[in-house]
Amino acid sequence: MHTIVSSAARTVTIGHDQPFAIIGERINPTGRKIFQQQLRDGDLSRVATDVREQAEGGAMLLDVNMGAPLADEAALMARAVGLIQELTDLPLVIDSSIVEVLDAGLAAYEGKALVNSVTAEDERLDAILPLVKRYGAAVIGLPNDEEEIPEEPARRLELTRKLIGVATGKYGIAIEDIVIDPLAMPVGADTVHPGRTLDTIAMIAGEFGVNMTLGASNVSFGMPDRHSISAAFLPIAAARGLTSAIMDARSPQVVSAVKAADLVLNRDEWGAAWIARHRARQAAT
Ligand code: THG
Repeated sequence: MHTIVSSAARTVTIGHDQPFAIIGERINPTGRKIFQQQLRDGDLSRVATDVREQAEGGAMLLDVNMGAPLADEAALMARAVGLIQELTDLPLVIDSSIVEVLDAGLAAYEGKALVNSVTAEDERLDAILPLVKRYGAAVIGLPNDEEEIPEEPARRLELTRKLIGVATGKYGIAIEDIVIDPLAMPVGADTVHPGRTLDTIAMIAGEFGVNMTLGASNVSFGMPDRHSISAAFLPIAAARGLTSAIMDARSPQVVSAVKAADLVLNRDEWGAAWIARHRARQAAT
C-alpha cells in the first residue's frame, strides 16, 4: 500500500516497503512564544530557518501549522504554503483543525498534499473529506470521537474502520490516500500510553495495511531528554507498522534511529542510504 504525496517537482512514496517517511514538525508555533508573536505580526521570516534546518536534517515532507492564538490562520497558511514552495521542493502536510485553513493551504499548494487531519466525527468527516476529494489530496485520519480520545486500542480500531469506511465508501477516496494516526500521548502523563499506541498500530496494520503517522514529540512531551525517548519509540513503532512520523528532523539522534530502523527492517537495500549518510557526515566534518 503506497501513499503518494508530491510537490510540483518531487514525489514521496510512503509505504511498509519504503524508508520511514520523516515529516518535519517545526513549522508550528505551538509552545513557541516568539514565533507566535511574529505570526500575529504577519512576519514569516522564521519559516525559512525552520525549512532549512529540517531539510538539512533529513525531513522528507514538511508539516505546516499556523495555529497561533489571535492570528489570521487562513491568510497565514496561504502565505506560508506559497513561501515554503519557493524555498524547497519537499511535499507539504497541511496541518489545521479549521476547515477554512485547510482549504486556504490546499488552494495555495501545487502538488498532492497530505491533509492533517480529519477525526471520526460525522460533522468533521462531512466537512473535510469533500475538500480532500476536490483537491485530489491524501488525508490523515484520527480515530477519535466527539471530544473523546479513546484509550483502548480496540476502540481506536473501531473508529479507524468508520473513518476508512466513510472516506472510501461515501467520498470515493482511495484507501491508499488515507493515513491513520494511531494517537500518541505523553508517556509522562501515563507510562501505559506508548503501549496503547503500539498495540493500535499493530491492529490497524493487520486489518487494513494502511500507512500510519503520528506526532512523535507528543510521546516525550514534558519529559527530559526528549530525543532519546523518540529514538527508542520510533523504531519499535516502525517494526509494528508505523510508516511515517511528524518529528523533529533537526535531531541527528532521532533521524539516525529511524534510519537504523530502516536498515534492520530491510527498507534500505544494501545499506546504501545508511552508508551514504555516514559518508555525508564525514565529508561535512
Ligand atoms: N498528529 C497529527 N498531527 C500533529 C500532531 C499529532 N500535528 C501537531 C503535533 N501533533 C505534531 N507537531 C509538533 C510540533 C512541535 C512539538 C510537538 C509536536 C513540540 N514543540 C516544542 C514544545 O511545545 O515543547 C516547541 C518548543 C520550542 O521549540 O521552544 O514539542 O499528534 N496528525
